[in-house]
Order: sequence, then structure tokens, then C-alpha cells
Amino acid sequence: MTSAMARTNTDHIGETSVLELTSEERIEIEALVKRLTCAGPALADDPAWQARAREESCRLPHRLGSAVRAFRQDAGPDGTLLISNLPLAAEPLPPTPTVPDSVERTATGPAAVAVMLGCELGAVIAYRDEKHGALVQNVVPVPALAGSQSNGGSVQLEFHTENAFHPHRPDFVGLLCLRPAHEDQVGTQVASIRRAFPLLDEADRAVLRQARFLTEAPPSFHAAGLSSPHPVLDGAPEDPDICVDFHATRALDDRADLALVRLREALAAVACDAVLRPGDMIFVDNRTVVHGRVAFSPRYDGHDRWLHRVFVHLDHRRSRRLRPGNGAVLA
Ligand SMILES: O=C(O)CCC(=O)C(=O)O
Ligand SMILES: [Fe+2]
Repeated sequence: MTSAMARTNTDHIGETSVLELTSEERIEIEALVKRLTCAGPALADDPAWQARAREESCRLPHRLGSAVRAFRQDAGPDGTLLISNLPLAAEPLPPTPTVPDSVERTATGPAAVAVMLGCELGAVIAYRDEKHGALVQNVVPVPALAGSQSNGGSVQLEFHTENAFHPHRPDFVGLLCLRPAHEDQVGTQVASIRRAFPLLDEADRAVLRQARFLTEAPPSFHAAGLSSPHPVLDGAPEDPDICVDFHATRALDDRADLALVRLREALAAVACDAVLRPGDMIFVDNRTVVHGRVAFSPRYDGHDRWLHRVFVHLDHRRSRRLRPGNGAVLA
């Protein structure tokens, strides 16, 4: 195990789970990928292909399976699992896309890796109103979105729970790096409420547990959405879940706003940067961790930073009402 996670605050050297695959394990995964990319119709959104990917995911290296299982049981104090040395495509990578709502429909090697690992963790799902409902989405800088609070932007992306407004938000977000940024130091930022909670006083914790906050849908969602009033901290009083988006969540009163400001400070104090390299995939526990990204300077020259993103639910059945035909896409 090595650590690619650099803490911004060295007082909080963490227990981040990092699994570096051996070259033998990488070769094992390559064989599964080969079967998935050759089998027709190799389309990531085809339920038959997804079933094959689920089947092949049972053959992932044992060490990877057990790391994922342990992470699912308890994502740990940092709530992230970084898997490195994953195989990417044998053929040269095409230019990084630059269009909004870019997705990967073809079951390419990297798409197969992202879906298989997602299947190992749970059910891979998407939302009809976001990125065309595609299971494998591209996180790439887009000229028209440069200043936006979306993954197509290049300004600092505020800490957020993924799709915080949504009652069936993902349990986990997976990000697989295909190509690093030109600057090479563009970090996905993560901050765990388990680390930040001790920094909050009891009065702020109590306010954050009350339904005194509203959250809007992110710009990537093409249908407007607004949550009902919700708490930001929920669940076990001593080990709560977090649901907040520092761009899209607003407090309903001044005291709640103050608690939100202090929560943001506490999260910033424990934040760490994960600078993903090609072949790195990070899973973020969306119940206990908020994530964001540092600002960077894309060139839009086909060699910009490129990640694949997948969403995972642990209880597929719970969203059945929203999934027509029992498919993977929530309407
Ligand atoms: O660009 C990143 O590292 C993360 C972007 C993000 O928040 C997302 O794709 O959900
Ligand atoms: Fe995100």
C-alpha cells in the first residue's frame, strides 16, 4: 500500500485506504476487460452488457474484492478508497472531449474498468436528467462551463455531497483517471465529516441536525429540483451522515447559516487532495464525505484532464419506483 493522498493539513495524516494493484493483478483485470470490450454489443448502457460486466466483476482479483468489501462495510474515517495501477486501454487514448454533458457510451477498456469496479461495490446507476442518463460519464473541462460550479468547470469546485438535493443520491461516487491535467497537480478534494465532527461545537451540531436547509439541483441536472427542508447532519448523533452542497445549499435562517459557515471551516481544516494519476480510481462515500476540486487551467487542446465517473447505490430496490423497466437509470 502506498499513499497518493496528500493532506492539506499535515496534522491530520489519515488512514486513507489505498490499494496498489500488482502487475499480476493488473494482467488479471486486463483479461476481464478484453472479454467485455470484445463482446458485442459493447455498449455501456445496454442492460445485457451491464449484466456481463457484473458477471466479470466476480472474477476481479481477490485482494481487490476484499478491499472493496471492507470499504462497503465501513468506509473508514476518511471515507475513500483509492485503487491504483488499473489497466487502461491498450490503444492510444482519443483526445479529451470538450463538449458539455459528455459521456462514454461505448464499452471501452476504461468504461469496463469503471463499471466492473462499481458493480463490485453495489448497483451502478445514473439519473435520466443528468448527462443523458449515461452510466459512464466524462469529467472534462468544457470551455462554455469554465466558470461554472459543475464538473465541466475549471474554477474551484465547492465541497458538495453528490446530488445532495436528490432523495436517492448516490451512496458512492467513483472517479477513474484516464488522463492527468497539464499542471499534473489537479486534486479532487475530499473532506470527511468523521474527521470534521470533533471540530464542531455542540450548539452548531444541534442546528445542523435540524431541517433548516434547502438544496437546489446542480447545474448538470437539466430538470429543476429543490429539496424539501432537510438537516445537514443526520443519523447517529456521534457519527452522522452529511448532506450539503456549499454552492447549492442555503440556510433558512441566520443561525443555521452560521452553523453552515462553521461546518465549511471544519471540513476545510481536515480536507485532503487526491491527485489522481492515469489508472487510479477513487471511490468516495457520499454519505460521510464531501468532495470538490481545486481550480486549474485547461487548454482545450485534447490533452486536458479526463476522468470517468460512475455512481453506486447499495440498495437498488429502494429506488425501484423511479427506475422504469427495472433499469439502471432513475427518472
Ligand atoms: O473533477 C473532480 O475531481 C471532481 C468533480 C466532481 O465533483 C464530480 O464529477 O462529481
Ligand atoms: Fe461531484
